[in-house]
Amino acid sequence: MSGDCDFGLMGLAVMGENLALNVESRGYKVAVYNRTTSKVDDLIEGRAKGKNFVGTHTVEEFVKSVKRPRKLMMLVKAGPAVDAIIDQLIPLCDPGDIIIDGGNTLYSDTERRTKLVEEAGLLYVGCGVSGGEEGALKGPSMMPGGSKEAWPHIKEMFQAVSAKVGPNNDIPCCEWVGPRGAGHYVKMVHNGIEYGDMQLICEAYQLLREVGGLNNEELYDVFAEWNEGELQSYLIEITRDIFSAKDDQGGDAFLVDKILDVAGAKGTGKWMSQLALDLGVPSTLVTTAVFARGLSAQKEARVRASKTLNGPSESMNPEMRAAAMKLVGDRADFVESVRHALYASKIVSYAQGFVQLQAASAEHDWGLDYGNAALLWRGGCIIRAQFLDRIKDAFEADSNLENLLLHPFFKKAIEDAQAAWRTVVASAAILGIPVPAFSTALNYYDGYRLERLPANLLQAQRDYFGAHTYQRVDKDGWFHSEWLDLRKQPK
Ligand code: 2AM
Repeated sequence: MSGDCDFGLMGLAVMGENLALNVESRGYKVAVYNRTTSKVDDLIEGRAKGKNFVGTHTVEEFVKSVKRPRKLMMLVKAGPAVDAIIDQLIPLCDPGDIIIDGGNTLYSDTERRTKLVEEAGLLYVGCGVSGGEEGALKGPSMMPGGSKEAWPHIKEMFQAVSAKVGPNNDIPCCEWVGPRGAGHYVKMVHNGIEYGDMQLICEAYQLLREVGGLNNEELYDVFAEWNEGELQSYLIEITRDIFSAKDDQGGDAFLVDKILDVAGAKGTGKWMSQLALDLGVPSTLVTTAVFARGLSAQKEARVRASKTLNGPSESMNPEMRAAAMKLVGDRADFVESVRHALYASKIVSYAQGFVQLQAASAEHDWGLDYGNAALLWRGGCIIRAQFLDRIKDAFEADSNLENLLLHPFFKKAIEDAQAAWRTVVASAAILGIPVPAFSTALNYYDGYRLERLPANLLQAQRDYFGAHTYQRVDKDGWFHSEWLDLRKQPK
């Protein structure tokens, strides 16, 4: 038996509820279910009142109310809950039905679940959904992967629901990403890039405040101006707005100044960092951003250390400080330098994200289309920015582009920004302002562009103490040397 709903959505927390309303608003009839069934009633009696919804109170009733082949989407807490629900759904579904996980799931779980669900004669989709509460309601970025046969069945609905971009606002930010866990992997990299973007913006904030002496009103103006140029993005826009918000607990202070400097994290940045380590690719921006959040969370230790550990005080090295202040220049110059540093670092961050995607795609045989991934992030999601059009163009022109930094547009952008970027990192170091993301981005750039790194010495050390062998610059093969015999003999 099956009902007449076009779509079923399970899990009515904020994202699920908003996505259900979004799907219904595009002309679909939607069945909803939630483990705590009072949430179903609240929705049906509240925001969904008078709309084309069917509220259900058991998983069986939920499944039965949807047309075959069923499209059943879960938006529940990632992890064991998803496995438990799949186990409940499989016996209730019919062959060809589609189970979709829209949560922030670790890609390897989606790899495993795709196989399991396909073996049961059903189809499985792991779909990254980004855009927060508002995106889910009005148009998120959607990154579906899994059983390819499911795509023709869900394409029209998902593309209707997703964000749209382009001059006519008709290009959906939803395309098929690839097999098994590919969609969730792309979503994870999106989140990792988001970590990098946010950390970079925070470093710009600290520099502008501590070195430039800008107050919140001035910061608002700077971010407003930045949002008109090449940095234009959702995150710059909301940062601008944050600087204008007054404390909602009363008083005339700005809310941002009342917020404790301890960062939270839900884990997708950590996953991306861990997977970068597994793949051996240097995704240093996300990793640095994760560590920066970790250091911020050690608030009590930092408070203690701040009373003991010295930075570069005025008296310590006045010449050096004067030189740094000269580098900083006047306030307008400094703001412009920080903008350049932010833009160049952001390019490096995205370059690293795509290198990781390339490595993961090769390892898992996903055949990812990188231009497509950039397009999916163009609208709806947290990292949405005009800049992504350039990335899409770069990969469309050359699908095998080894690194975004090599593309003429980005090469030129870094060339234009590089002097200011170096000035900012150098002066921050002299003045004792931590800029871990700005500097790791610069270090990656310098490391990547150098033909010769000191790893020859490293290989010598490894061979000396562990006979790990090394390669030579002038001959093929692997070599080991008897370093104890070769060294200068102690007198
Ligand atoms: P709840 O309202 O009954 O807690 C986000 O936590 C969403 O995931 C909520 O809708 C929550 O349902 C749901 N969820 C969490 N764990 C679940 C589980 N084991 N089974 C079903 N739904 C679950």
